[in-house]
Amino acid sequence: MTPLLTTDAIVVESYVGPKDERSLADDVLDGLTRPFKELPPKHFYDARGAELFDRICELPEYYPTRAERAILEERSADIVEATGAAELVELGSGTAAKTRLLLRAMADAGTLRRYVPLDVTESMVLTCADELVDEFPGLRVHGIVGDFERHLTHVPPPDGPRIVAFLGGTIGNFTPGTRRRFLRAIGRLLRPGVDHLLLGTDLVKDPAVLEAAYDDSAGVTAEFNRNVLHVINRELDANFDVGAYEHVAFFDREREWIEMRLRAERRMDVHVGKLGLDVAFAPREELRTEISAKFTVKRLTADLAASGLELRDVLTDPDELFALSLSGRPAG
Ligand code: AVJ
Repeated sequence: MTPLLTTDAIVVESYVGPKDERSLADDVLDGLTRPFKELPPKHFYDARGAELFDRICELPEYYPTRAERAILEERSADIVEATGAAELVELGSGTAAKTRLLLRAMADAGTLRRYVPLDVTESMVLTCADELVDEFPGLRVHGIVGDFERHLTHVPPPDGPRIVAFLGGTIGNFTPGTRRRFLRAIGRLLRPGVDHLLLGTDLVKDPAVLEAAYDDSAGVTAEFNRNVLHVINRELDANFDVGAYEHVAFFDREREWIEMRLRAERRMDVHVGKLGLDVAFAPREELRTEISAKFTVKRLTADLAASGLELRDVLTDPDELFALSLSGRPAG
């Protein structure tokens, strides 16, 4: 571990290399040599990918960000009252835009002590730590630069009643078995009967609404999807003809998830220099780049229960597009 920064109010620790190139190499080698090609969505987010995602959040078709924000605007005070939270741990904290609403409510209730952001992007953790200690006098920040799939164990022991927030619907990126394993790992950060998980989940709805959110008319999501090929070209010295892959997004009604793919428009022979790897795409062959699971309250309850967590409350927006749930480990 490298301590990046230590002041009176701020500690930031890093558990990743500057680019964490190795996990990309492993994922590309593994994912592109499978019979059904696949890449994990975390590699979308280089600087350009993060910017494209910010633009997605502004799109008229992409409702999750606005719906989740509306819930937090309406209910943050209730969440703080129900949990008595003094500490907020946030997984995938990014710019902490929505989190400020929760921190504000904790400050107003007089309980706010510490914020623990965990994000892979070092600059995000450092910048938001600086901004937040200015914005909230007396707040301490313990930042962790890391991957929430690998570095949860580096979250420090609780300092008062804790909320672990995993917002945005990112839990939807996990396949069902991995999702439950991850929820169980989050559970280990919670003390039975004391601490809470605040989980953002997108809800099952009209497939036309869902599909429009992942295939917007301005083509921003298509660019975001293809960006993963730019990342591989740059980081692993590959030669994907990025423009020759078509964006595909559909709602799988049986599995209740959105699936994004990239479809090769013709036969393609790709060389990945740093891996010494040759990959062939047949005409129209598809590469799965993301799943984004959508939830019913019933399935959410079942997933939480299977992970040792008990659902306490479900908060939704007026149109019931998105849900924030509070859960915890049962006392005793
Ligand atoms: C950041 C994973 C919540 O699944 O909606 C947005 C990513 N992909 N548009 C989502 C995404 C395409 C987003 N998450």
